[in-house]
Amino acid sequence: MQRDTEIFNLIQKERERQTKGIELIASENFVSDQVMEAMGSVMTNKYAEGYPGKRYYGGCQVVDQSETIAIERAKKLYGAEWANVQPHSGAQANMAVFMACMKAGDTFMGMDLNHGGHLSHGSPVNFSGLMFHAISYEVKEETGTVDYDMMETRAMEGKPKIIIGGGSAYSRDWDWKRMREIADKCGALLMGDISHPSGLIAKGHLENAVKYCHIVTTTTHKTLRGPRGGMILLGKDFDNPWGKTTPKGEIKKMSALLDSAVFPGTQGGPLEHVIAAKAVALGEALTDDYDRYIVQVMKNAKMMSQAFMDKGYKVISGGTDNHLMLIDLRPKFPEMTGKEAENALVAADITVNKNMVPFDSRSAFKTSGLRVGTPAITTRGLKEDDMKGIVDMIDTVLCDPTEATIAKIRKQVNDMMIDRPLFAW
Ligand code: DSN
Repeated sequence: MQRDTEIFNLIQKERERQTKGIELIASENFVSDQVMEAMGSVMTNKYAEGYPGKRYYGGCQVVDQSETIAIERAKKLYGAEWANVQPHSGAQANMAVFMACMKAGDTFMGMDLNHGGHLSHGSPVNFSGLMFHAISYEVKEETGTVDYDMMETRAMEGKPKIIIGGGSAYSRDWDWKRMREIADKCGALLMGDISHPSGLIAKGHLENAVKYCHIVTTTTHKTLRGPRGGMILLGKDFDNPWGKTTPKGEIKKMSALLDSAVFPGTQGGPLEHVIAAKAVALGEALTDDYDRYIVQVMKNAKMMSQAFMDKGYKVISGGTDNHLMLIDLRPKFPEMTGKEAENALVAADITVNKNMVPFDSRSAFKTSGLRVGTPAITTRGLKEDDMKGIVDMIDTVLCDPTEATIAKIRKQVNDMMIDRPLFAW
């Protein structure tokens, strides 16, 4: 067969782009050689609808073993009682939880997207907001931290069936204990979407949502550094407080509901090549090497947020507990939108994403903020000492986004990254 040079040339270009740039998108990372190898393996050829030992197709004896290994490693890593590793993404994992625990039109509560929440936590353009009635909580303007009192008041008024903790642009640890108290008080299930800080939680550097939440969902490709995908976990103390759709206190029945909500409820055949890669990434995450990596991610984020503040930038909440920070550009550059800042930095091979900041005066297409994270650059081997230099380069571009300055910084970025290969091969 003729090689598809049209596509493989583009793959090579993307590899070069990733290699020579500074990647600061907080939800991205670089997988290991063996995670990549598992994803590009013959496991992609196999249909395996169902679950290990209960499939609708023959020939599943091998993928049964790799999926079981992925499940066991996920349980061990997070201290969970049960795991489903089939969701194709975090949004799919969240959809399965909604399908298992609510009926269309039921009320649930999540963090407002403009305050750091996620699309699938109730945005009106997403299934979560289209099929269910979403109410939300926000952060406090003075502190930039979650307003748990608001969460409690709105939960008591709105009586949601599910309260979701977690988001995609929140730099502080979550008070899972307080949220569980609120959920218990208003009769809701507590769901933790830990997609962003998943690796930090797995290694015990942030409070473990699995200890407090009825149900936890996560992606596998952010701080966890696995293939793109999702998972659902159940902790030890599963207890259903409203007991109509799901039977009270029975993890077995809840896990069966969740399994059915993933397949056949919302997905067909599982991606067994991705599940094999999830197993590899989970195995890596169980090691001390990965713990050292996560510690470095957190050190780098702290150092970087301090460097931004030293340069006069407003970092929402005054810093970070995790791997990311949210920068409000308005105090330093009142006229510059997040979109303009993102474009100028991307031209200099520094990749960030524009982001709404809490109480933003601009739309989601323009925004007043940038979200910056350290998981990917830490995988490339950058340490605390490199963070100030990166912030200096960002600041130089934003202070003078001319072609000449951008070209000068792009050269510095490329010189810094070019000798740090993505893979051994
Ligand atoms: N789009 C992801 C993020 O960047 O946080 C969440 O799905």
